[in-house]
Amino acid sequence: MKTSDSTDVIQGDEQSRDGHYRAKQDLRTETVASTGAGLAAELDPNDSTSLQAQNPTDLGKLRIGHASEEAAGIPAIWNTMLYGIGEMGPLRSSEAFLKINQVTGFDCQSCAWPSPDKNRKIFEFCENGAKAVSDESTKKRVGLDFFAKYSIAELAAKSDYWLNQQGRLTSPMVRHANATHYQPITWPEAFAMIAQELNGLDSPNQASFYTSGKTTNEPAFLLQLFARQFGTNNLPDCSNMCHESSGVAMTETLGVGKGAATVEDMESSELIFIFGNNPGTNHPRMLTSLQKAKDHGAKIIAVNPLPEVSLMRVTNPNPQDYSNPLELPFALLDKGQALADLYLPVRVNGDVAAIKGILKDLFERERAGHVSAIDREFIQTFTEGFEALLADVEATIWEEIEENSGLTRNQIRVAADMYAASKKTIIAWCLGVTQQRNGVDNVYMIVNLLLVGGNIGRPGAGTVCVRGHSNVQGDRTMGVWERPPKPFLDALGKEFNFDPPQKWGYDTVETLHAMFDGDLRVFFAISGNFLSNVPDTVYSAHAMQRCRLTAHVSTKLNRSHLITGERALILPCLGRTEEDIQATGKRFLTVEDSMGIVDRSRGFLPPASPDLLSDVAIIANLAKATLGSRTSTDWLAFAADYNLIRDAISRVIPGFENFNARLAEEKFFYLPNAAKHRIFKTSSGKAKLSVCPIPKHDLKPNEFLLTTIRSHDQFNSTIYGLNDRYRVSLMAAACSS
Ligand SMILES: Nc1nc2c(c(=O)[nH]1)N[C@H]1C(S)=C(S)[C@@H](COP(=O)(O)OP(=O)(O)OC[C@H]3O[C@@H](n4cnc5c(=O)[nH]c(N)nc54)[C@H](O)[C@@H]3O)O[C@H]1N2
Ligand SMILES: Nc1nc2c(c(=O)[nH]1)N[C@H]1C(S)=C(S)[C@@H](COP(=O)(O)OP(=O)(O)OC[C@H]3O[C@@H](n4cnc5c(=O)[nH]c(N)nc54)[C@H](O)[C@@H]3O)O[C@H]1N2
Ligand SMILES: [Mo]
Repeated sequence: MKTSDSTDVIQGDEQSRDGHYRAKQDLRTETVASTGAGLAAELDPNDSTSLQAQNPTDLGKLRIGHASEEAAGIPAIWNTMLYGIGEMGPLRSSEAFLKINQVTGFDCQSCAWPSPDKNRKIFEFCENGAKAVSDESTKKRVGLDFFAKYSIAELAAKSDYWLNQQGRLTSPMVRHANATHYQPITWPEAFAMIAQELNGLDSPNQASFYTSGKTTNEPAFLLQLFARQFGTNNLPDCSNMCHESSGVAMTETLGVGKGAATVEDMESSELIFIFGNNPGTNHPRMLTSLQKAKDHGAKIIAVNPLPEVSLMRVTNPNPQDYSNPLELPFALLDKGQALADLYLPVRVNGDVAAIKGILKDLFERERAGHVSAIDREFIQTFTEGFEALLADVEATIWEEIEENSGLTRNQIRVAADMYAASKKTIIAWCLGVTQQRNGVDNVYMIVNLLLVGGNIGRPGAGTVCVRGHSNVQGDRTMGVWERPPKPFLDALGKEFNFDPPQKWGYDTVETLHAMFDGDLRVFFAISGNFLSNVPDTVYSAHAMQRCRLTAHVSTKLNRSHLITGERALILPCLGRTEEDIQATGKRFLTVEDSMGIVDRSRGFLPPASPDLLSDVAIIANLAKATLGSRTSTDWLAFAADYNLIRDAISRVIPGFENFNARLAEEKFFYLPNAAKHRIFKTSSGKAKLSVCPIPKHDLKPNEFLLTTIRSHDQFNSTIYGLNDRYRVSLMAAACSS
């Protein structure tokens, strides 16, 4: 079987990488392919069990039921309440739900969809946001007795679902070399252990510091500062596995690696394409924006191999849409509204061909003198590469487009009709587009389609890069990046009086290769579940086991705590919902959403255990223990007062000037986005149109092209439940056809 989802090549920017990298990667792939079974056997006997997906006794029988015919509405609210009450009890859940995404509350940790600028409702969250909050605020605890009772091998044999269900981590724990169980350790001992390992390395580049997009701005800024003062740019993050291709493609073509359209643009748009995104599960609050756009007359085109329920039909999407409780009984009768005006059942990885088809149709219309929406004046003034794009599209024959997109000429014509009729077009996209071997090309083609119609820098139009983790965009802005731009390093060095390393660091996949080769000895992660989320689990497990120390700052137990280096640490931290009290009083943190809005997040629940530290406190103490007299930064002052971190950010990162003052005055603010004003900070100063080949998949009769999707009761590696009420029968249908 072949798969189009090749997470190990999503960097996209390989031309600029060391030429040996590709060869090295091929070698590794071959090694794993040829010795995969051998590697699994080489792991501890328990590890091979632990790498198998699930323990059947935890899962019960696989059942195929009926999928909902419409998304959201009352079933979503019902599920929200059930999950919340189950994990937190009625009082705690109602208190928590009322604080989600409020100006005085905390930022929902589920996805990066923005909260409205104005008129936030009493309920400003969705079903899956509520699950994320309940999952973190659960009353269940993993205490010292738990780790005494279960050996690491026993825990590794449990399913991911079971691990997550055990509750919140409460105390720092250590696995000593060859130990069968985790044992308690004090915080100072844990910091000293990591510091000792780090300082014993031959080179700082033998350590890697991973961040997941749950991490908020202030700890992200401190982590990259610590790594760079220590001497390395080895700062992989979950973005390497997610929207890296979007960032690369948009930076090269538009000069800014972030989407430019806002929620207001969406709501005033005339046409919205949604490529490779299932908002009903992954960004349910996006459905509210889509529905408002429809109410204002926008048309929607869904481009997806699966007719995802939420793209086809929704009832009032989220709790906030029922501001009057009297509406609820009527909602029960509501069969929902069709969301997509056109559904394009594109083949897996057929997006380049599909967009070429739409472009070809538009160019043909223009030549025939019909309305086409091709904006020659914009193209002439603001872009380069049009002639090459036109020639490529004209040279591509319809048969090739139809075969590779899986769409008929007529389906493409209807999409082109809709594009031609719209003066304000938005394209939103997510992983169906980015997590492909040619993810960068897919995003180039999306940009092409927008640019030819002048749909960049126009109200109601533009790019909506639907980010995943709630602060994945912010972490990059804060400098968590293995390839930092020079101006950023210069500003950081000037602010903190040191010489940051200039050599690019390891991304996620390079981190794994370096571990495997024995070139990387210490792995430190702030949030996330590295092992379960990286590609090629057997190879990656083997790689991680070659580290001298693996340390994870976490809220919940996961597989990365169980497949470890020679020594391992679990460092339990505060979650978003929890009150963060430091020496200077109650502290708040900030996040940046998908649309570049910087907002505050302030927890309020009592911490799950008195032994938890904040992410900021953990990094600050670790930096102090490791760097000693090699740093002139007052790390503990940062831990005591997060305003000081924001002051430093305001001097280092453009767009954050007067950070604290603006938060106090404006509550939240937009970061600048030059592309929105038709200023393209590319190498030529113009927006770039690109020529992209149609990927070919030469499948033999028994071969299938696979792709990845999330289920409704999952958050990446966190399994909330074992149901997917939106998909089961569709999946069954897909499997049987
Ligand atoms: N509840 C919940 N919310 C989440 C997450 C979660 O796991 N659970 N994860 C968060 C994160 S980190 C992310 S990145 C986002 C992910 O958000 P999504 O990208 O919506 O997540 P997926 O479920 O992976 O959806 C991929 C979609 O692409 C479609 N697709 C697959 N292949 C192709 C293709 O070749 N072309 C096209 N056009 N479509 C294709 C699939 O059918 C599916 O609808 O969600 C975030 N929000
Ligand atoms: N198998 C699989 N692989 C994937 C994906 C997938 O869905 N499935 N998704 C891909 C994508 S798009 C992405 S973005 C990456 C995601 O990769 P990651 O971001 O590394 O993974 P998550 O599974 O979201 O991380 C879950 C863990 O984060 C910790 N955590 C949760 N909240 C907090 C918090 O507030 N603070 C701290 N310190 N820790 C916290 C918990 O311990 C939890 O077990 O994975 C990619 N790879
Ligand atoms: Mo993601």
